[in-house]
Amino acid sequence: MRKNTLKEKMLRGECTTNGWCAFGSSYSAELLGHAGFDSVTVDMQHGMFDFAHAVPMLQALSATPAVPIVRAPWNDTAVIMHLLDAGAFGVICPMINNRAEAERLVAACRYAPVGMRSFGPARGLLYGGADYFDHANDEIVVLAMIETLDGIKNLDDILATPGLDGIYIGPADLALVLGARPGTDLTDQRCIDAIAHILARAKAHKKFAGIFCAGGQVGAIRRSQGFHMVTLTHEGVYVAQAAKSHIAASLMESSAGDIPKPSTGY
Ligand code: 3PY
Ligand code: MG
Repeated sequence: MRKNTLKEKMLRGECTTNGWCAFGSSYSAELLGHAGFDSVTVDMQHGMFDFAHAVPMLQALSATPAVPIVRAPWNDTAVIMHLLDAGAFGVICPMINNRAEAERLVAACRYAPVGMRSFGPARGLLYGGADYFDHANDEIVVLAMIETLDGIKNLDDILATPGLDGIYIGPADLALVLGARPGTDLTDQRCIDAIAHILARAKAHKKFAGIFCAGGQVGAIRRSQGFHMVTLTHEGVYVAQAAKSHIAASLMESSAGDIPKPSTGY
């Protein structure tokens, strides 16, 4: 089976960068896949698309160096199994509150005897290879999102779940349940403390810790804190920011002497 280079890098203790698809476009997913991320996540929770769009996005990502992973819309066994069959090499699952929910997530992602994943890996076989079944339980990365009060309360139980590779922090939802505002994860002491606690417990359990970041600068901070996976905001932000910066550049005073070096021109 094709190696999960995302998992390999995290196992080496390196921090990985993760891109985040919001649009439901295979072309855009392909662009992100070639941008240099270690992995790209097809976000089925807050992304503006459904399963029928997710499949061509995973196909597009398969032709890039980035590992194709998904954020499930919910801890829904049928949906998670379907996304894995569609070729996802990792699952991030929102709002895991306790051990039972973590076990349910793992069971959907692992074949027996570890879990109860049903066999029918249509694209898993194409992308992963003919020996997919033999290695899928080891290669597929499973991350439980910690972003609720119960998730924090039951963190050690969740982290001890057999077959779970790690946790992934959703700082916006975490801020809400802590009484703060989304986007205050670097400034509100309640958020700072909760994130430090979750990271420390994940490390104590020798599990991966990932986190959604508002951009590259926050990603650098999270990397220096010891996270294994930093998501560098999402596709909608990439497009809006790039458009604004091109508009701003076009309005600057310029002369023929400032002509930039040639690019691909497109
Ligand atoms: C959160 O910040 O709550 C997330 O789920 C990231 O998308
Ligand atoms: Mg969230």
